[in-house]
Amino acid sequence: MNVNVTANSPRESVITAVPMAAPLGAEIRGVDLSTPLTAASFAQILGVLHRRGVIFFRGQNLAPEQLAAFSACFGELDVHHMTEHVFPHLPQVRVLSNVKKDGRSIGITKGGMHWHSDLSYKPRPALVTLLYAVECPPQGADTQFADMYAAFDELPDEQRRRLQGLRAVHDRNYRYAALYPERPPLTPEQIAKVPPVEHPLVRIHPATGRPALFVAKDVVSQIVGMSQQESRALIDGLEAFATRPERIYSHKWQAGDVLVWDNRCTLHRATPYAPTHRRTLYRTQVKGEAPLPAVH
Ligand SMILES: O=C(O)CCC(=O)C(=O)O
Ligand SMILES: [Fe+2]
Repeated sequence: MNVNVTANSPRESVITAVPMAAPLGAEIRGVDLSTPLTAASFAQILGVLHRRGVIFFRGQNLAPEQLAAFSACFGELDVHHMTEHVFPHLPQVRVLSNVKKDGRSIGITKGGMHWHSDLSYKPRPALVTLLYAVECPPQGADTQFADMYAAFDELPDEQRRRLQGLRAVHDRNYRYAALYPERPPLTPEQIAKVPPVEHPLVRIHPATGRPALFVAKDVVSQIVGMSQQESRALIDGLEAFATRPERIYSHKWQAGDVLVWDNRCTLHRATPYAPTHRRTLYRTQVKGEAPLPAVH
């Protein structure tokens, strides 16, 4: 439901999309996201997202409310299960930051440095995620994206056929302690709240009809019906194949960027940067549906 779309906003100019030199990613120009979009403009933007998996807009100047309003064009906003570091009056917007105030970090620090698709360990994983850069380091801290359509399409025929019937167990707790050594381990209550979930290993994107691999080695603990050893070899091999350099778009942040990605056909990860630099982003997430299997 596009609640923020109005008719004929006079401030819009011609929208253009510039594809990146990678199988995914496009810059969209000619849009001011601080004002409501027309239905036609939003349809154009959504079309580019569906074709390219990741889109971004430079030079934006948004209050958290304006980021939330644009985000809500893509669907109903989620309030993340980790409710620390959200705006109290606007819990749909979360802060990612390494900046400290009174000895406490003002946002989530060091999140998502492993390849993943947001909330894949939930029955209804995130649909799209948006990040808005308030301040960012001059080098490092790129966000990288892998094209999971290409990862599936470029597998040998025989393997594609075999994978289409398989299901994978996504488990938030599987490597949590190893991924986040600086955080306290998940409590039994937190673990019980987000139990492991099975999803198809190959999912169909409902808007494009295209199959995409849906796997990440630090989140998927097992392939249903396979031994641990066989599962691990397959999962690790698929992630390595999917994240080869030729399938990656690496976003170099500038303050004022708004980046949108589709979790149904991409993986992403954050990359390191010098801790002496400040990095602050606002983040929203749109609720998704249960992944559609390629074979019923
Ligand atoms: O900080 C980043 O670059 C991305 C973090 C992440 O994985 C997310 O916001 O979902
Ligand atoms: Fe993420």
